[in-house]
Amino acid sequence: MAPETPGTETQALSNLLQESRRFAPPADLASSANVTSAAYDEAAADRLGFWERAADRLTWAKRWDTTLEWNPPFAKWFTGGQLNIAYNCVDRHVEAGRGDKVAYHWEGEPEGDSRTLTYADLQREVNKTANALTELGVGKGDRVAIYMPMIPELPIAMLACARIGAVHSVVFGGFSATALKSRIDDADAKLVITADGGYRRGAPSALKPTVDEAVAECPQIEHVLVVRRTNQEISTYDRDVFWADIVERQSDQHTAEPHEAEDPLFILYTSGTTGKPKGILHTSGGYLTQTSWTHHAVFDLKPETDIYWCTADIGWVTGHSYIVYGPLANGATSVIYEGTPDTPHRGRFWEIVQKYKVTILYTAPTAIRTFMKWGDDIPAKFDMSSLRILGSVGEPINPEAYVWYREHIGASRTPVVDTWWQTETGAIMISPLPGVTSAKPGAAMTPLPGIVADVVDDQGHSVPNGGGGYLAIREPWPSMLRTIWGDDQRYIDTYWSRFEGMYFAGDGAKRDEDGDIWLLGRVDDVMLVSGHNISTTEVESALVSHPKVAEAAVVGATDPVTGQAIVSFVILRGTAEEGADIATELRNHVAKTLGPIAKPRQILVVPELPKTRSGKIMRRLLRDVAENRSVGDVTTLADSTVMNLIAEKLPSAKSED
Ligand code: 6R9
Repeated sequence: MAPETPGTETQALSNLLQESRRFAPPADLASSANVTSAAYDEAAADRLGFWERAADRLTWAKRWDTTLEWNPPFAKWFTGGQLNIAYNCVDRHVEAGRGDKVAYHWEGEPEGDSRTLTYADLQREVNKTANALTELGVGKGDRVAIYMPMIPELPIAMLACARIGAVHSVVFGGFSATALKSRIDDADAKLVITADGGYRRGAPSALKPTVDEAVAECPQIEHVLVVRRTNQEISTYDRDVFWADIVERQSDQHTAEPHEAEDPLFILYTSGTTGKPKGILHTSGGYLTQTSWTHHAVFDLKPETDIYWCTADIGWVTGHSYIVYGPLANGATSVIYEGTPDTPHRGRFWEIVQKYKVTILYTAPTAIRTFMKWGDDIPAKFDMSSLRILGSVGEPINPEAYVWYREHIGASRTPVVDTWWQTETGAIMISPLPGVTSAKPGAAMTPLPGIVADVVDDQGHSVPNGGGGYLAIREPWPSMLRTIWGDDQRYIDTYWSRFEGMYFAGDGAKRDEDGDIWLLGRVDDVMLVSGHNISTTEVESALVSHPKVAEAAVVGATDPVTGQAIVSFVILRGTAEEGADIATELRNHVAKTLGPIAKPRQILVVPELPKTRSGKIMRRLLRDVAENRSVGDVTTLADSTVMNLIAEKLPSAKSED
């Protein structure tokens, strides 16, 4: 569709991409779905009543007095209520006679290295760890930094903190000593839990030296609790205590005291776009209510028969909510995998799906595009007939990747749920329901029952169908962040000052002709070309819809004529050649798909794109490249060598027209 000529008012965000495919839920899934369309009506009629029923799925030591206390922008949910998060995630399943049920099938990266933990095992391990934390002087309200690989001791450590009311702050195992130290300082943690290292890409990768470097300048740290995973040689200090020495000798009995619904559960730092990382604070009752309800609804989890696998790192909010708290609260059997998808071969994920007969898979668009690039023949070698639901999270999923995921992983029969949410929202907010929604490839579709989200213009007015703008949330929700740790003012400024009385998510979005919501990337990345606000997502989707393109990232670079011009970085598919006129071919393809306004000025073929550990493209760094600046802060890059690879490609940059 050709874009409209600019009027007197610039639209908040242009709507360029048209998509008419739809996939209805499979009949058997629809007829036995955990949640039906009635939930939308129930929640619309009585939103708080709806969340009360969701909270009643948990076990409360004392029922709450007030469902919601809302002093904008500060929310308290289920006040007066008391519960223990670890009891809800572990003990209650054992007490109900499900102690022998597997909680986690853990798969180490080295082949053959696996462990199975039943709910009864998990209870013993969490109890022992809770006793060890107490012996180390950690008590209710104390902060504990966790810097670990993806091993069972990571969720065990988190649950042990939750059990005693300590507040965990998990820091990604890939972050530098400086990043770790700033997070330890900001939260004023007294204990760090870590490991000697973990396995990544076929080799042990050390963690303890980074902790040593960070803690050298953190006098508030009393102890460092160390799990031996790789048996690498490490330096030891007086403050170090080994897991095997202290945890193993503890009693496996521990009484879970109830905590207040609004007691802090964890802090998780997000770097955001500028400045100092924000410590997002989540509390207990509302967080567990929404993570557990959404896991039940969006993945249609049947705890007796499903094998659920979320491939995220636990150091990312997705791992907190959908590997640890949501699934365990629901008594699910989950898979945890320690390593990377290409170790020792590119079929590793599908081998794991086959081995455990995974029924629900939750992964990220970046992984899906990588699998596309590696080729259809790889997943085709494995038996994945167990799969019944596929999920996506972390970035907009372009229609091309969505359809590939559905066809090549889901045998063209599984629904794909594209789930939009953030560290700040704590749990899924906008997503199809697999037994209800006829989903469109690339759309997050509609807010879940109980969530009031909207797409608004610059003034905060709802945009009509067919319009683009900003994603906003109009009513508080149970798992919302309560504040930024130690900085209420920054919480107000960042999220509640852009629009009166609404939560500003920082994402661009559009509402299509049917009223369904599409996410269009971060507002900071939106490009202003000749008076049109163009989303990165739509141009990237158009590029990836070309058969030669595997991945694409676009940025707006200053341009003397158009204000900003679109610069594209593309990775070609394995089989595609970097021919002389690939740039012209791709530019014309975008112009044809979205209209001439979206035609990139430049196409750069690159071997890799800069990404965070959770797979988000760091467009800020690409903007530096496109505008010939030296590249900014790269501390949160998953692979710090990527920018050099891109810079090497620059002399061949072709500027057109
Ligand atoms: C869960 C998580 C949040 C940001 C968010 C948005 C992007 C996440 C998305 C999506 C489009 C989806 N995002 N899921 N964009 N469609 N399904 O990713 O949390 O790491 O805090 O990132 O990720 O831009 O604002 P977090």
